[in-house]
Amino acid sequence: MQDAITTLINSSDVQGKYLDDASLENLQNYFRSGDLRARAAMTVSANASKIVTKTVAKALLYTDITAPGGNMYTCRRYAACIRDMDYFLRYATYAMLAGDSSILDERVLNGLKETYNSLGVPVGATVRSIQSMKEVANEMLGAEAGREMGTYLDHLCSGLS
Ligand SMILES: CCC1=C(C)/C(=C/C2=NC(=C\c3[nH]c(/C=C4\NC(=O)[C@H](C)[C@H]4CC)c(C)c3CCC(=O)O)/C(CCC(=O)O)=C2C)NC1=O
Repeated sequence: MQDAITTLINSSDVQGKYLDDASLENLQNYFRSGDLRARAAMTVSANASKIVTKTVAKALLYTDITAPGGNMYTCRRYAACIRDMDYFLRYATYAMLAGDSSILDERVLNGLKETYNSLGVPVGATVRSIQSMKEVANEMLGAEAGREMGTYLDHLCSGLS
């Protein structure tokens, strides 16, 4: 796992150089938004189950997916979906704090699409659910912090698409 600081330092170290102006400006933005990101993470962790519940209500309830024959039908599969949504939210929050998406590639997306395809979990509906989660998070966190979270939720969507 990388974060904004180690990524920039590693790439300067490879060249044996001090951080250049562009890297320092990136770091400055990262530090400047630190308080915003920490507050957003606090709000998400205090409201995680609410965010997931709202997302499910917005994107999945009363669709073919929750009806008999759908992929979320039966308690076991419904619970697996809720758990996956919670993974997406928690790891997107980590990535937002780190200012880097590598944790998503390593711990969430690695092999996920293949797993979903082999189990018949609908990838398109999962991506739409993550987009709904983005809207729910945006409403709760406000535009600026919502945009930070949105970057990493989008990263999950593009990794699944
Ligand atoms: C931390 C990283 C991590 C992730 C991301 C993860 C996902 C993950 N989701 C799974 C299943 C599942 N995932 C879903 C999810 C859904 N079905 C739908 O229709 C919805 C669109 C969607 C919810 C948004 C379902 C229903 C299953 C169970 C499928 C089955 O066993 O038939 C499985 C198969 C094993 C299991 O059931 O636990 C994995 C590995 N596991 C991990 O360790």
